[in-house]
Amino acid sequence: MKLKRILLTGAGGGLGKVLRPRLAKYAEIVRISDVEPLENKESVEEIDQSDLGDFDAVAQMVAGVDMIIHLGGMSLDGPFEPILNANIRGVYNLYEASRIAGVKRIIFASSNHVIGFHKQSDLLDDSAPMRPDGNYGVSKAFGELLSRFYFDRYGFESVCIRIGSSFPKALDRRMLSTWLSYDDLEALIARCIAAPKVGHTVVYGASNNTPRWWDNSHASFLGWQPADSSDQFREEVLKGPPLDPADPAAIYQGGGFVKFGPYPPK
Ligand code: 15L
Repeated sequence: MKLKRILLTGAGGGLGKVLRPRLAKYAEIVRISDVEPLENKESVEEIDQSDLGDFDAVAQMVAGVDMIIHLGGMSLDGPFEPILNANIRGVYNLYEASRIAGVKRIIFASSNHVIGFHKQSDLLDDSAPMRPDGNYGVSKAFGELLSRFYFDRYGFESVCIRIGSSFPKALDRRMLSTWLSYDDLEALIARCIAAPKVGHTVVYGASNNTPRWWDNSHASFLGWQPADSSDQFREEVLKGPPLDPADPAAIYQGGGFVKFGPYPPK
Protein backbone atom coordinates (compact mmCIF):
# COMPACT_ATOMS: atom_id res chain seq x y z
CA MET A 1 0.00 0.00 0.00
CA LYS A 2 1.35 3.41 -0.95
CA LEU A 3 0.02 6.50 0.80
CA LYS A 4 -0.28 9.83 -0.94
CA ARG A 5 1.68 11.75 1.69
CA ILE A 6 3.45 10.65 4.87
CA LEU A 7 5.01 13.00 7.43
CA LEU A 8 8.15 12.15 9.40
CA THR A 9 8.75 14.44 12.37
CA GLY A 10 12.15 14.58 14.04
CA ALA A 11 13.68 13.80 10.64
CA GLY A 12 17.04 15.29 11.67
CA GLY A 13 17.40 13.10 14.80
CA GLY A 14 19.16 9.75 15.15
CA LEU A 15 16.27 7.52 14.06
CA GLY A 16 14.89 10.21 11.74
CA LYS A 17 18.07 10.01 9.69
CA VAL A 18 17.72 6.22 9.53
CA LEU A 19 14.07 6.25 8.44
CA ARG A 20 14.11 9.25 6.10
CA PRO A 21 15.74 7.46 3.13
CA ARG A 22 13.52 4.37 3.66
CA LEU A 23 10.12 6.05 3.36
CA ALA A 24 9.73 6.59 -0.40
CA LYS A 25 8.38 3.05 -0.73
CA TYR A 26 5.44 3.86 1.56
CA ALA A 27 4.24 7.19 0.11
CA GLU A 28 4.34 9.23 -3.06
CA ILE A 29 5.33 12.32 -1.08
CA VAL A 30 7.44 12.24 2.07
CA ARG A 31 7.16 15.40 4.15
CA ILE A 32 10.05 15.65 6.58
CA SER A 33 10.10 18.02 9.50
CA ASP A 34 12.46 19.06 12.23
CA VAL A 35 12.99 22.05 14.49
CA GLU A 36 16.46 22.38 12.91
CA PRO A 37 16.91 23.08 9.18
CA LEU A 38 16.98 19.95 6.98
CA GLU A 39 19.08 19.70 3.84
CA ASN A 40 19.57 17.63 0.68
CA LYS A 41 15.95 17.44 -0.37
CA GLU A 42 15.12 14.38 -2.48
CA SER A 43 12.56 14.64 -5.30
CA VAL A 44 9.81 12.85 -3.29
CA GLU A 45 10.40 15.08 -0.26
CA GLU A 46 8.81 18.23 1.10
CA ILE A 47 10.80 19.96 3.81
CA ASP A 48 9.19 21.58 6.83
CA GLN A 49 10.78 23.31 9.80
CA SER A 50 8.50 23.55 12.83
CA ASP A 51 8.69 23.95 16.58
CA LEU A 52 6.25 21.34 17.89
CA GLY A 53 5.29 23.75 20.68
CA ASP A 54 3.80 26.18 18.13
CA PHE A 55 0.23 25.08 17.27
CA ASP A 56 -0.05 27.13 14.06
CA ALA A 57 3.23 25.73 12.75
CA VAL A 58 2.11 22.19 13.59
CA ALA A 59 -1.23 22.76 11.84
CA GLN A 60 0.64 23.73 8.65
CA MET A 61 3.02 20.81 9.08
CA VAL A 62 0.19 18.22 9.13
CA ALA A 63 -1.99 19.75 6.38
CA GLY A 64 -2.67 17.28 3.55
CA VAL A 65 -0.94 14.38 5.30
CA ASP A 66 -2.39 10.82 5.43
CA MET A 67 -0.26 9.35 8.19
CA ILE A 68 2.46 10.59 10.54
CA ILE A 69 5.53 8.91 11.96
CA HIS A 70 6.15 11.04 15.02
CA LEU A 71 9.76 10.87 16.15
CA GLY A 72 9.96 14.59 16.98
CA GLY A 73 10.73 15.99 20.42
CA MET A 74 13.37 15.37 23.07
CA SER A 75 14.69 11.81 22.94
CA LEU A 76 16.53 11.75 26.25
CA ASP A 77 15.72 12.55 29.85
CA GLY A 78 16.48 16.03 31.15
CA PRO A 79 15.03 19.21 32.65
CA PHE A 80 11.27 19.66 32.46
CA GLU A 81 10.91 22.87 30.38
CA PRO A 82 12.28 21.59 27.04
CA ILE A 83 10.38 18.32 27.51
CA LEU A 84 7.21 20.25 28.33
CA ASN A 85 7.44 22.24 25.08
CA ALA A 86 8.54 19.59 22.60
CA ASN A 87 7.08 16.39 24.05
CA ILE A 88 4.00 17.39 26.05
CA ARG A 89 2.68 20.55 24.38
CA GLY A 90 4.16 19.25 21.14
CA VAL A 91 2.34 15.91 21.15
CA TYR A 92 -0.92 17.63 22.13
CA ASN A 93 -0.49 20.07 19.23
CA LEU A 94 0.20 17.17 16.90
CA TYR A 95 -2.90 15.20 17.89
CA GLU A 96 -5.25 18.16 17.90
CA ALA A 97 -3.99 19.59 14.61
CA SER A 98 -4.05 16.12 13.02
CA ARG A 99 -7.62 15.46 14.14
CA ILE A 100 -8.78 18.78 12.69
CA ALA A 101 -6.87 18.17 9.45
CA GLY A 102 -8.32 14.66 8.98
CA VAL A 103 -5.03 12.77 9.29
CA LYS A 104 -5.76 9.01 9.30
CA ARG A 105 -3.21 7.67 11.75
CA ILE A 106 -0.24 8.56 13.95
CA ILE A 107 2.63 6.14 14.53
CA PHE A 108 4.03 7.52 17.75
CA ALA A 109 7.60 6.85 18.82
CA SER A 110 6.97 6.15 22.46
CA SER A 111 9.70 4.62 24.57
CA ASN A 112 10.53 1.78 26.93
CA HIS A 113 11.03 4.56 29.50
CA VAL A 114 7.23 4.61 29.96
CA ILE A 115 7.72 1.33 31.84
CA GLY A 116 11.34 1.90 32.97
CA PHE A 117 10.69 1.23 36.67
CA HIS A 118 9.54 -2.34 36.07
CA LYS A 119 12.15 -4.91 36.97
CA GLN A 120 14.30 -6.59 34.36
CA SER A 121 12.95 -9.92 35.64
CA ASP A 122 9.38 -8.93 34.63
CA LEU A 123 7.71 -9.90 31.34
CA LEU A 124 5.40 -7.06 30.30
CA ASP A 125 2.56 -6.74 27.83
CA ASP A 126 0.38 -3.73 27.12
CA SER A 127 -1.56 -4.24 30.36
CA ALA A 128 1.48 -3.47 32.53
CA PRO A 129 1.00 -0.27 34.53
CA MET A 130 2.99 2.70 33.28
CA ARG A 131 6.03 3.19 35.52
CA PRO A 132 7.97 6.00 33.84
CA ASP A 133 11.55 6.57 34.89
CA GLY A 134 11.95 10.34 34.42
CA ASN A 135 10.52 13.50 32.85
CA TYR A 136 11.12 11.98 29.43
CA GLY A 137 9.28 8.75 30.29
CA VAL A 138 6.40 10.78 31.78
CA SER A 139 6.16 12.80 28.56
CA LYS A 140 5.96 9.60 26.49
CA ALA A 141 3.30 8.27 28.88
CA PHE A 142 1.36 11.49 28.25
CA GLY A 143 1.60 10.89 24.50
CA GLU A 144 0.28 7.35 24.92
CA LEU A 145 -2.62 8.63 27.01
CA LEU A 146 -3.44 11.21 24.34
CA SER A 147 -3.45 8.39 21.81
CA ARG A 148 -5.87 6.46 24.04
CA PHE A 149 -8.10 9.52 24.53
CA TYR A 150 -8.16 10.54 20.85
CA PHE A 151 -9.21 7.04 19.86
CA ASP A 152 -11.89 6.75 22.53
CA ARG A 153 -13.39 10.17 21.87
CA TYR A 154 -12.76 10.68 18.15
CA GLY A 155 -11.92 7.26 16.72
CA PHE A 156 -8.52 8.71 15.76
CA GLU A 157 -6.08 5.81 15.34
CA SER A 158 -2.52 5.42 16.60
CA VAL A 159 0.14 2.87 17.23
CA CYS A 160 2.44 3.76 20.12
CA ILE A 161 5.76 1.96 19.68
CA ARG A 162 7.62 1.60 22.97
CA ILE A 163 11.00 1.63 21.28
CA GLY A 164 13.74 -0.19 23.17
CA SER A 165 17.28 0.70 22.03
CA SER A 166 17.43 1.23 18.28
CA PHE A 167 21.10 1.49 17.40
CA PRO A 168 23.38 -0.29 14.91
CA LYS A 169 24.31 -2.80 17.64
CA ALA A 170 23.54 -3.82 21.20
CA LEU A 171 26.13 -2.00 23.30
CA ASP A 172 25.64 -3.43 26.80
CA ARG A 173 23.93 -6.21 28.75
CA ARG A 174 20.63 -4.36 28.98
CA MET A 175 20.53 -3.87 25.23
CA LEU A 176 20.70 -7.63 24.75
CA SER A 177 17.01 -7.38 25.74
CA THR A 178 16.09 -3.90 24.48
CA TRP A 179 17.88 -3.79 21.11
CA LEU A 180 15.79 -3.06 18.01
CA SER A 181 17.50 -3.33 14.64
CA TYR A 182 16.82 -0.61 12.10
CA ASP A 183 15.37 -3.20 9.70
CA ASP A 184 12.98 -4.50 12.37
CA LEU A 185 11.95 -0.93 13.19
CA GLU A 186 11.20 -0.24 9.53
CA ALA A 187 9.29 -3.53 9.21
CA LEU A 188 7.20 -2.63 12.27
CA ILE A 189 6.42 0.81 10.88
CA ALA A 190 5.47 -0.79 7.56
CA ARG A 191 2.94 -3.00 9.41
CA CYS A 192 1.60 0.02 11.34
CA ILE A 193 0.99 1.77 8.01
CA ALA A 194 -0.55 -1.24 6.25
CA ALA A 195 -2.79 -2.69 8.99
CA PRO A 196 -6.41 -1.98 8.06
CA LYS A 197 -7.38 -1.01 11.62
CA VAL A 198 -5.13 -0.27 14.60
CA GLY A 199 -7.40 1.58 17.06
CA HIS A 200 -5.16 2.52 19.96
CA THR A 201 -2.34 0.01 20.03
CA VAL A 202 0.75 -0.15 22.22
CA VAL A 203 3.55 -2.34 20.89
CA TYR A 204 7.04 -2.96 22.24
CA GLY A 205 9.83 -2.27 19.80
CA ALA A 206 12.52 -4.90 20.33
CA SER A 207 14.10 -7.44 18.02
CA ASN A 208 13.83 -11.17 18.64
CA ASN A 209 16.12 -11.00 21.69
CA THR A 210 16.88 -13.11 24.73
CA PRO A 211 16.26 -12.59 27.57
CA ARG A 212 12.88 -11.28 26.51
CA TRP A 213 11.23 -8.58 28.62
CA TRP A 214 8.26 -7.78 26.41
CA ASP A 215 5.35 -9.80 25.08
CA ASN A 216 3.63 -8.43 21.98
CA SER A 217 0.94 -11.13 21.61
CA HIS A 218 -1.78 -8.49 22.14
CA ALA A 219 -0.51 -6.77 18.95
CA SER A 220 -0.09 -9.92 16.85
CA PHE A 221 -2.81 -8.61 14.50
CA LEU A 222 -0.17 -6.22 13.15
CA GLY A 223 1.61 -9.26 11.67
CA TRP A 224 5.06 -7.99 12.73
CA GLN A 225 7.72 -10.65 13.29
CA PRO A 226 11.13 -9.19 14.19
CA ALA A 227 13.75 -10.91 12.03
CA ASP A 228 16.93 -9.86 13.85
CA SER A 229 18.31 -10.78 17.24
CA SER A 230 20.83 -9.29 19.67
CA ASP A 231 22.46 -12.75 19.94
CA GLN A 232 25.02 -11.69 17.36
CA PHE A 233 26.41 -9.13 19.87
CA ARG A 234 26.27 -11.29 23.01
CA GLU A 235 29.87 -12.47 23.05
CA GLU A 236 31.27 -8.98 22.61
CA VAL A 237 28.89 -7.42 25.16
CA LEU A 238 29.69 -10.06 27.81
CA LYS A 239 33.39 -9.20 27.59
CA GLY A 240 32.57 -5.92 29.37
CA PRO A 241 32.43 -5.87 33.20
CA PRO A 242 28.94 -6.51 34.64
CA LEU A 243 27.20 -3.82 36.68
CA ASP A 244 26.93 -4.25 40.45
CA PRO A 245 23.69 -6.28 40.81
CA ALA A 246 22.53 -3.74 43.44
CA ASP A 247 22.87 -0.89 40.92
CA PRO A 248 19.37 0.32 39.94
CA ALA A 249 20.61 0.39 36.32
CA ALA A 250 21.00 -3.41 36.59
CA ILE A 251 17.63 -3.92 38.30
CA TYR A 252 15.15 -1.85 36.28
CA GLN A 253 14.23 -2.04 32.61
CA GLY A 254 15.00 1.65 32.10
CA GLY A 255 18.65 1.02 32.95
CA GLY A 256 20.65 4.17 33.70
CA PHE A 257 17.61 6.37 32.98
CA VAL A 258 16.15 5.45 36.38
CA LYS A 259 19.05 7.28 38.05
CA PHE A 260 18.83 10.62 36.21
CA GLY A 261 17.49 13.71 37.98
CA PRO A 262 16.83 15.76 39.98
CA TYR A 263 17.21 18.48 37.39
CA PRO A 264 19.68 20.11 37.42
CA PRO A 265 21.70 17.36 39.14
CA LYS A 266 22.64 18.26 42.76
C1 15L B 1 15.21 6.05 24.47
O1 15L B 1 14.02 6.31 24.58
C2 15L B 1 16.18 6.99 23.88
O2 15L B 1 15.56 7.86 22.94
C3 15L B 1 17.36 6.30 23.25
O3 15L B 1 18.36 7.26 22.99
C4 15L B 1 17.92 5.17 24.13
O4 15L B 1 18.57 5.71 25.20
C5 15L B 1 16.80 4.23 24.51
O5 15L B 1 15.68 4.89 25.03
C6 15L B 1 17.22 3.16 25.52
O6 15L B 1 16.50 2.95 26.48
O7 15L B 1 18.25 2.53 25.29
